[in-house]
Amino acid sequence: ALTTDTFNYATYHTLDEVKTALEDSIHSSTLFFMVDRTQARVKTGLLWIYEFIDLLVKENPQFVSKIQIGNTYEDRPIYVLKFSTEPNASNRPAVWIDTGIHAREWVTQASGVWFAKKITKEKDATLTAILKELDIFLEIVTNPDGFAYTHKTNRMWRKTRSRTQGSSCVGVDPNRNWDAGFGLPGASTNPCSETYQGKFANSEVEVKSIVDFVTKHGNIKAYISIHSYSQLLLYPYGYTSEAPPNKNDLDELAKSAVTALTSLYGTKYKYGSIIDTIYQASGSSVDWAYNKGIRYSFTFELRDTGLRGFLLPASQIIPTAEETWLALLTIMDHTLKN
Ligand code: ING
Ligand code: ZN
Repeated sequence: ALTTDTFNYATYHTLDEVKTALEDSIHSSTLFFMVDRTQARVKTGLLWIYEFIDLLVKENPQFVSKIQIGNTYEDRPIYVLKFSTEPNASNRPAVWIDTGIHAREWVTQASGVWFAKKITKEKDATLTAILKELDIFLEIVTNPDGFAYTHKTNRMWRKTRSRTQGSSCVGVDPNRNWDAGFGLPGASTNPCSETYQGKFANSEVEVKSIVDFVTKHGNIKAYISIHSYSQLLLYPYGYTSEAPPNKNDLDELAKSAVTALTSLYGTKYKYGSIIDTIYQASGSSVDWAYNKGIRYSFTFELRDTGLRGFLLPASQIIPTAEETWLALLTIMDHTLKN
C-alpha cells in the first residue's frame, strides 16, 4: 500500500502531474479518469506531494492537520501542514517554515516533504522539547501554479503565473511582493523581469494568503523561508542596510545553525544579512515577517553553489534535507528558549 513509509523521498515529485496530463489529453468519465490515474501512478511510482500530505495527515490524525489558506491565481488549493501536540489549543507559539516559493527551486519542496515526515518520525529530545511548546507550520508548495508550470512547460520558471494587464509577460516574483520596503531598489517594475514586484504589495494571492494567515495567528515566533541555491543562511534586512535591533543574536544563531548543518557532511555555508551577503532585495517575506515582530526570521539558500544549481541531482535531496534539518532544529531550539 502507498504510505508515507514507502514514499520515495529521493526523487522529485510533482504536484498533480498525472491529473494535468490526463486533463489535457482526454475527455473521460470520472471512472476512467480514476482508473487511469491509478495505473499511471503505479507505473511511475510517483505520489503527488498533495497526496503525500493527505497520507501524512491520515496516518497521524492526532498530530498533523492540513489547513487550506487560500487558492492560487489558477485556482489550485494552497495548503499548510500544522504539527501540534496540542491540536485543540489555539494559537500556541509557533514556527513557520515555507519551501518552494520560487517554483524551480526543486530541492526545497523535496526537502519540505522530508521535513514533514521527519517531524512525525523519531523524535529526539530536542524535537520533543520543541514540540511540547511550539507548533510548526509547514507550507511545502508555496507557489503551486509555478511548480506545476516547472513540470509541464518550463523547468526554470521562478515566479507566480498571474497575468498583468497590458503586458504579455506572466508572473510576479513572490519574494518581492511583500509589504516591506516594497518598490525600493532591489526589485523590478518590469513585468518581464524575473524580479518583477507586481502592481502593489500583496497583489499575489499566494503572498496575501500567508500574510493573512500569519497575521491572524498572531503568535509566530520564527519565520523561515527556504530557497535554493547558494548555501547561505540569511537574516534581515534585504531592503535596507539598517541593522535589525537583534542583529547580534541573529548573527550568533546563524553561526550555530550553520555549524550544525556543516557537521553532518561538511557542506559549507556563509551567513549574514541579505543586503550584505547577496544583494539589495526589497519586498521579501523575511523582511516583512521581521517588521511584523517575528524576531527570528531567516532565509536559507540550500545546495549547491552553482555546479548543478536549480537542477540539483535527486541523489542530493536526502543529504540536503538532513543537514538543513540540523540547522532548523538549532533555530527552533533557540526560539523555544528565548
Ligand atoms: N534568492 C533570493 C531571492 O529572492 C533572497 C534571495 C532571500 C532575497 C531573502 C531576499 C530575501 O532573490 C533566490 N535564489 O531566490
Ligand atoms: Zn528563491
